[in-house]
Amino acid sequence: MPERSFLSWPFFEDHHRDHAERLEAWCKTNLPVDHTDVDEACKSLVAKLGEAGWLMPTAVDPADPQPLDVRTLCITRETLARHDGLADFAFAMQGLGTGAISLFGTPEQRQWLDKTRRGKALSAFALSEPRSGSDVANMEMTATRDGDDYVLSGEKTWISNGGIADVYCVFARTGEAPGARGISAFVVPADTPGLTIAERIEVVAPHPLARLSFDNVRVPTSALIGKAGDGFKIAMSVLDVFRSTVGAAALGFARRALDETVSRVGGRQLFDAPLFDLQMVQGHVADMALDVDASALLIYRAAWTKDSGAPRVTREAAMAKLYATDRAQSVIDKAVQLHGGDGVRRGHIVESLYREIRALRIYEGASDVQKVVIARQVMGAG
Ligand code: COS
Repeated sequence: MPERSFLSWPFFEDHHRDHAERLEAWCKTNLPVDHTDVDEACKSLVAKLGEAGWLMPTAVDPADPQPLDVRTLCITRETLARHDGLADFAFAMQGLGTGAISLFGTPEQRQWLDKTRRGKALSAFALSEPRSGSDVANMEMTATRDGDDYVLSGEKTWISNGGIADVYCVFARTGEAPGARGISAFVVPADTPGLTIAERIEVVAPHPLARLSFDNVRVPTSALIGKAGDGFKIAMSVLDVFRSTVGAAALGFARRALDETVSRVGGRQLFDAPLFDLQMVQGHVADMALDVDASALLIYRAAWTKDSGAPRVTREAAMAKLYATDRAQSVIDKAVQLHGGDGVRRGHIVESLYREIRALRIYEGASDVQKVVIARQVMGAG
């Protein structure tokens, strides 16, 4: 039985606790799914999650746009990740891909949200480029104004849901000013002529990922999200919301690793006694539990702060993401060690957690970038 005492922390309201319990019950009967074909698995997960209503928190309701509830996003990611990494991925991308529309979109652009929240369309966030991942302000892709249109040219890479998304939120240089102040955000439907999948990218924990090519992709000015030149701030605002949720996914993986370890060390005999009788093992279990609880505190602090109306949670979100992903890696590594050969046996849950966790220290702002962000915030320079 997973540890649930954190749900009584004052960060939560009753509807969060109810959401967590109902989702847990749903996960037990519906997850994990077969991952053999990740594209099909993701599409069916989005349909399934949408049908059951779990995607509603990923984006605002176009008819009544209220702020996103970051605690619900975090609880959902944590719970899904504990049961199936791909289910967490499918959920998370519906939010990240539409985040800019939720926060800054027009009523017309928000019509996409009716579909993505019901699992009827998949979305993707297209920010990174071959020569600008961490250094967003250095992006090269251009969007040139041509009458009532913008024409997009360039490449995006490491795009999650690339190849299966129905709609992309794309960032490109519009040139109002150099650097960060000359970038804009656009809604680009996947079937827009000139937008192609240049490469599918395979990674250690498989999920749909691609490099996209934009060859004179023409979109109307109504595709512009927010104001021209505000794209960098829009991207950062979206990341402020979703970075804590990456920490929450890592927390879900770590909790699962801890649960598996508790069963393992309690049940396995070594030197005529349970493995747990060894003090060295007790030390590992204590470190793991401490890492899990400390991560949860940082994550739900960030989520609660945002939900309480803070305009920016850059520092809190960066701390939560940095700490929780880093510590989850350590928790899972210990779980592998305590499982012995089974820990690296292909198909074992602990082996898959070991592969799943690694990318979370890289995507949506690498750990090193989070340190830059935190330090600048501490110095009052961010
Ligand atoms: N919310 C709102 N505005 C923000 C912001 C935030 N979280 N962070 C920065 N800004 C604003 C700044 O206030 C500044 O505004 P002014 O021009 O009005 O002063 C502007 O944006 C530029 O900010 P800054 O000077 O900090 O830009 P940098 O290029 O130095 O930013 C970092 C550097 C590393 C912080 C940024 O590029 C970053 O977060 N990189 C990681 C990106 C990432 O996560 N990539 C993964 C892709 S998604 S899978």
